[in-house]
Amino acid sequence: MAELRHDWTIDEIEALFALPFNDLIFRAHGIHRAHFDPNAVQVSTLLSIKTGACPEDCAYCPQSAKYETELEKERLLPLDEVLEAARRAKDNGASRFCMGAAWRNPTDKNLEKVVAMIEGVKSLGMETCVTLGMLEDRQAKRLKDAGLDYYNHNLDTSPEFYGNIITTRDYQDRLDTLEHVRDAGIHVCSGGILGMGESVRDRASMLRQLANLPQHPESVPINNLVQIEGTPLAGADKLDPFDFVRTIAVARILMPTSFVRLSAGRTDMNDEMQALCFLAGANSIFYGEKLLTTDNPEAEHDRRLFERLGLHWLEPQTCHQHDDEGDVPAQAAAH
Ligand code: SAM
Ligand code: DTB
Ligand code: SF4
Repeated sequence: MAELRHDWTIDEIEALFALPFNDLIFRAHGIHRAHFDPNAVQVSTLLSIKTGACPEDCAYCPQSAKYETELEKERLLPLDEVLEAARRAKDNGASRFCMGAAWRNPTDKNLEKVVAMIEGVKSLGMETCVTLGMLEDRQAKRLKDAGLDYYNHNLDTSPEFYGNIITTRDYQDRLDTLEHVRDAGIHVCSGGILGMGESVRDRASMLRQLANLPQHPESVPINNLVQIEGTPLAGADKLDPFDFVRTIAVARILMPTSFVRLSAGRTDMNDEMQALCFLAGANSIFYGEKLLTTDNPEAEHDRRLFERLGLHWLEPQTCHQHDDEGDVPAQAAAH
């Protein structure tokens, strides 16, 4: 297996974006096939465990307290409600349960409540993921001890464009949290959002940040901006769907053994576009009618789409992949 690279330049990545579409997709798909079963998709279900009233000013986010959106705020959900939702997700076939909180960072008291949720979801036999904002080193270790499998913390965009989107924290804060998560031995889930007015060079620069981390994130969510009335990004120019597919393909080329998630924004995509994303190397989705606060495609629609494309879902134990420089993932080895 080719060695994984961590020394990409922005120019090299921009050159990938500039390839003719067919050449780019062909190359990405070949890499995808070499490392994964191309017809297997990892499926996660999301739950917002604490909704709205977030002190941060992320220009895309319905949950920021700085913007007037129609969102109903909710306090941290009680444990039994969370476990009930996890059980439903498991019954519907999800292998991973992801819990998101609209916090800048968790307090130690709240972290203990989340620890109980992680332990409860693990005991159902599901993989766990949480996204709680910035973490201290010791908080990441506490989550690892609780059995957490994945921590989601997105870089969202390039370092150059970041200040246009968020002013209440900086890029280095995000990188520091990713380092704490990695050091604690938790799998890293980190990606970004497209369609916020960024340039192709920004997309290249964001992917470079992810690919040049000391170890590639195991999971790389690529979100298409869900435009929310009341946020500064409502009314932003919509992305050309082919540019979204191109970004998936480039992520696949740069991070050959990572799961690339076709993440938020699927309700705005037709089935043909999603099929192109799977062809380009996406092999993970959020499944279930809701993301955190916004809509996701109906479960029945996704089941039908999988059927039409001959895709199948990955079981939880096969979703952990590679030790960065190394092993063929279980699901690829089987094929
Ligand atoms: N507060 C934590 C944080 O920001 O890390 C966790 C929750 S936050 C909602 C998780 C991620 O959701 C963000 O990093 C962003 O990438 C994504 N997200 C939020 N609003 C979105 C939107 N309108 N469209 C697409 N992605 C969005
Ligand atoms: C990620 O990259 N996308 C998910 C998850 N990580 C937490 C969140 C998408 C949120 C979309 C807007 C909403 O539903 O509130
Ligand atoms: Fe808060 Fe996360 Fe939304 Fe930013 S993305 S406003 S940190 S919930």
